[in-house]
Amino acid sequence: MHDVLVLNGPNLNLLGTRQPEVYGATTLGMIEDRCTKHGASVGLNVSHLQSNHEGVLIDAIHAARGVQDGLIVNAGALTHTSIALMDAFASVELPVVEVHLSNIHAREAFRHSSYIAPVALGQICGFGAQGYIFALDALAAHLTPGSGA
Ligand code: CA2
Repeated sequence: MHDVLVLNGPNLNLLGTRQPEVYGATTLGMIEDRCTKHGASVGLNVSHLQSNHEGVLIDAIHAARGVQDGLIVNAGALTHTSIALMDAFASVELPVVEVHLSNIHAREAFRHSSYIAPVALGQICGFGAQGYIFALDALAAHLTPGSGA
C-alpha cells in the first residue's frame, strides 16, 4: 500500500453548492469518498486536505515529505498565481499529479498557465470529478510500475 495525500485549494469546499454548470454537482465530500474507495482498490491509502489558505497547503506539502508517497492537487486559482506552492512541491521531491475539474485551457487566458505543471508528473483537466480518479490511477501506475493499475 502506498500513501497518497489529495490536496484541494481555495473555494473547492463550495463544490456542488454553487456554479454546477462549471464545476458539476458533486460535492467535495463525495469526491473524497470516491477517492478513498478507488484508492484502496488500486493499492493507495488516501488522505485528504482542503484549505482556503495558501500557507496551510504549503505546510501540508512540507509535512508530506517522508510520510506520503505521492500527492494529488487541485490548487484552485492558486494554480495560476502561486510560485510559493510550486517551490513547496519542488522541495518535497514527491510525485505530484495536478487535477482540475474544468478544462483550464478552454477558459479565460489567465487560467491557461499553471505554476504547478512544471513540477508535476502531469496534469489532468476537463473531466470533472472523474479527473481525481484518473489521477489516482496515474499515481498508482507510477508508484508500482507493471502493476496494471
Ligand atoms: O477547474 C478547476 O478545478 C479549477 O482549479 C477550479 C478553480 C479555478 O480557479 C481554476 O482556474 C480551475 C476554482 C475553484 C472554485 O470552486 C468553486 C466551486 C463551486 C462554486 C464556486 C467555486
